[in-house]
Amino acid sequence: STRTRVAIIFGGVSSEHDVSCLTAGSVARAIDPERFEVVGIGITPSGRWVQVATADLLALDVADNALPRLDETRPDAVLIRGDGNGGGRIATLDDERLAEARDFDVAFALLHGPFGEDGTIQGLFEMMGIRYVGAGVAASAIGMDKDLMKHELRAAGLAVCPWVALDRHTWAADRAGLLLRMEADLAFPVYVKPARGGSSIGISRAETPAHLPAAIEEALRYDAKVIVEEGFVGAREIEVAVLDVLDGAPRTSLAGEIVVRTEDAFYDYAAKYLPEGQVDLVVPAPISDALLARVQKTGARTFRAMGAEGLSRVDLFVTPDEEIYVNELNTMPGFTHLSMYPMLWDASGLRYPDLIAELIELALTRPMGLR
Ligand code: G1L
Repeated sequence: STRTRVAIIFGGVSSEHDVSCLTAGSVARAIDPERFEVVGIGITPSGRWVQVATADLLALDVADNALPRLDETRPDAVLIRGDGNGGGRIATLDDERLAEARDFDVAFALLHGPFGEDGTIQGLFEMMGIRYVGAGVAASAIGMDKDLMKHELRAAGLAVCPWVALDRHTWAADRAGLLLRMEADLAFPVYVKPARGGSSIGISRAETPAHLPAAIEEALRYDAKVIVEEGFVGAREIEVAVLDVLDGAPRTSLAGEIVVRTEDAFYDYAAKYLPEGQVDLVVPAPISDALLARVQKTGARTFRAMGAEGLSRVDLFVTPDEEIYVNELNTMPGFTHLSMYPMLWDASGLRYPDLIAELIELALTRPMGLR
């Protein structure tokens, strides 16, 4: 057939294995079957690459209030390689014979965290000559590191919240000096975060400098690098979806707003993925046309400043006097049909299946090797 074969790569050795599986099912069910054929490539929680039948891929969904996971029963994939034409092949062995092989034209990797969202799988595709959806190696890696990202955004002239970064070496060598600097440079409360956490695990809020050491020790359990950043009291959290174009300014969606319902909660892991979470996603955000235009312009500038490709969700803080600060850019945003990024495009007139098709089209039309 002439359908484009899309390898959906999902699961992974990650705290977000289950979310990745849920997202893979969501994408597989939504993708236009007239134009695309899906090829499932799973990475089990222990890190084995396996073939996943289309029926199994389509079945990945919430069941009995639990997120889906990949079990370890499938045989290892023994071959994954580029086909010299921008596509690839995955195969398994059976009694030393090639049992099953699936060819594909483009890779769509739904992976989060240190093994997939940080530029590693993008590098694997580059080396194999396989086309893939989304940002390249450098933008993925820098987007994963909140400290490097802030440096890059600030260098591009974008406003970012004040922050201090530390790692376990500097923390061990000069804890007192770092604490003094944080007290002098940051307005409290501050947020303490693992610098490269894909999710909100290990994040805590320090109301006063006295809360810092425990919060930093906690974050250091999840990453050897930590950032401490100002949380703007009274600022609104506004997000905008950015979608690439081959040449020119990227497209931007209507804005969304994260509204925290309870006093104490912030947008944490549970709040993001569980139905009884304490945040509301408000789409579209109730903001003026003038502010929306500035939000969209900042989103597009952030996207280009980071050298992102394909898509990104840009998260902003808007202060009461309508100053805009970039909180972060996410090159691999939540991507089920109920996630903020697809919802923002839906509200802007681009349906989920068309968004998926658009991203694949961008991956297929981008010149190879030019990142
Ligand atoms: F491939 C894309 F389009 F770039 C892409 C990749 C990954 C979009 C969105 C995501 N998102 C995720 O992988 C996840 C946040 C669902 C991780 Cl589990």
